[in-house]
Amino acid sequence: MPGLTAPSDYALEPPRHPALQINAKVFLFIYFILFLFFLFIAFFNINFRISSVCCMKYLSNLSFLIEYSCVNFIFGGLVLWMQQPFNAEPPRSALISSYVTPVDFFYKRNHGPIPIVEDVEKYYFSITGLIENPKDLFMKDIMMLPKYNVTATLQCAGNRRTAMSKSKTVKGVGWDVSAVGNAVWGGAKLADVLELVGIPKQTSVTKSGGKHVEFVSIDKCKEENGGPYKASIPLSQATDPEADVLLAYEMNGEVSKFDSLWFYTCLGGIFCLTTQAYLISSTLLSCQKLLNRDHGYPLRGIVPGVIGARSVKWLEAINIIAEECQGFFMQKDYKMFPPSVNWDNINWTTRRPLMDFPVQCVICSLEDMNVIKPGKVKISGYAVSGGGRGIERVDVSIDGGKNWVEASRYQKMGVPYVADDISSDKWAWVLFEVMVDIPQSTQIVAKAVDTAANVQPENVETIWNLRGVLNTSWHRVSVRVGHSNI
Ligand SMILES: Nc1nc2c(c(=O)[nH]1)N[C@H]1C(S)=C(S)[C@@H](COP(=O)(O)O)O[C@H]1N2
Ligand SMILES: [Mo]
Repeated sequence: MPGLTAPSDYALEPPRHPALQINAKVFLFIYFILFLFFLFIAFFNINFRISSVCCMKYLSNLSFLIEYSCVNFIFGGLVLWMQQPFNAEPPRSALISSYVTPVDFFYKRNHGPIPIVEDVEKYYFSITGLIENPKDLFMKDIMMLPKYNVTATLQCAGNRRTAMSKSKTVKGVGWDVSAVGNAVWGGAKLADVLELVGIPKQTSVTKSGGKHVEFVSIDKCKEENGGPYKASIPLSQATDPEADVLLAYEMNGEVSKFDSLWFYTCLGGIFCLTTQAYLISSTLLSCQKLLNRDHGYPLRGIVPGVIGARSVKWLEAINIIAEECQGFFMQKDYKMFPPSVNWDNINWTTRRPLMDFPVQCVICSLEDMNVIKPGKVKISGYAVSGGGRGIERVDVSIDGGKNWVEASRYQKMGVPYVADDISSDKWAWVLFEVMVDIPQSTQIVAKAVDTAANVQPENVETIWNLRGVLNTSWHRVSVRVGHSNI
């Protein structure tokens, strides 16, 4: 297809950040020199264009970058689960360092080699199927539509799979708790895009019987026998402007109000020795945050409140179809079976494809078997629910679930979080924290309640399923209280 191609060979994937390579430390010194160099350029620009909006963007991008480098320095890089396809997640502690997850610390989940954009000017995707006016749309057609910035959490249905496989083996990439991230996605509403081909807002069936919107990518996946990744959502959701389904071309393009930003900026200025030259050059010099290749450049679907698998990256086509998409990832994967189903008796047609994700919450400030000093400890993490439901409560226990205290919840700096209130980001996670006193070794537990009063299941065994999806059981972390000085 013009402008966009899909390699069948992983050797053609983009070079990735050196922090993801094994000997990342070798690059430390080079980073430092480059950092000083770009810092110099940044100040040079700032002095000469002090009044321009662009300068403000430079400034905020700079603090953004320092945050990146600092987070990278303090927490280390992504944890790499698989090189081919590329699957990686950030360390737990990095995840809660900011409300909006920096792109570098956003989990990356792929099923094939990343497509290459050869010429974004030539890139187009087609909208076809059960409609009267099929059309090819270029990036400029999408850019011409009103732009929306939607803060939405993307979570892989396989998040926390490793913990589920401890109960009994499951199949799939082993994720810890960070196959999740919260980003500001910038793009056009799918409802507006579909109007361009004559489908009005709030349509559940087209005149010719179309009821589902299928997103088709271009990447070559082995599960599809070399065919592209695809998934669908109901037409009613796609044409509902309130559902905020986007065709996104930007990720974190708007400068966000990090709660921890200024603290890290100062700290970063002092401590950061590792800085990412490519990030500096791309953000300082271009002043924008287009999607990067790992996350779907040039255009991806974003379906808020729904498992990540339906937010298809690198769009090649959108088809309006009568039945839901028949692709592998809709029909033979990302479904949840009862614990009694095994690989011998599985019948895929008996279950619906997973869509909205259930209420989830995870402690990110502690790893299993951390040794902590006796006394006050801050427990923090994230909580999120699907379908746009807010988080009503997060409970934390320091005695394995017998007694509970309520944690405080927050999203944006200076705006109190009120679940389902218009001041809150309905599709986004909520961070929580609570100070507790831990006198002895124990199990710390967290569970959340969403605004529909859904609660998380207590034990993973009761929701165990052979594909290891939707592990939303109470999150438990065992800590040892010792007197080490670490
Ligand atoms: N084209 C394409 N889209 C895709 C995938 C993929 O492999 N190919 N993976 C899906 C899955 S399972 C998830 S969880 C999210 C991950 O998005 P991210 O890599 O931007 O975090 O993308 C979804 N969209
Ligand atoms: Mo996923």
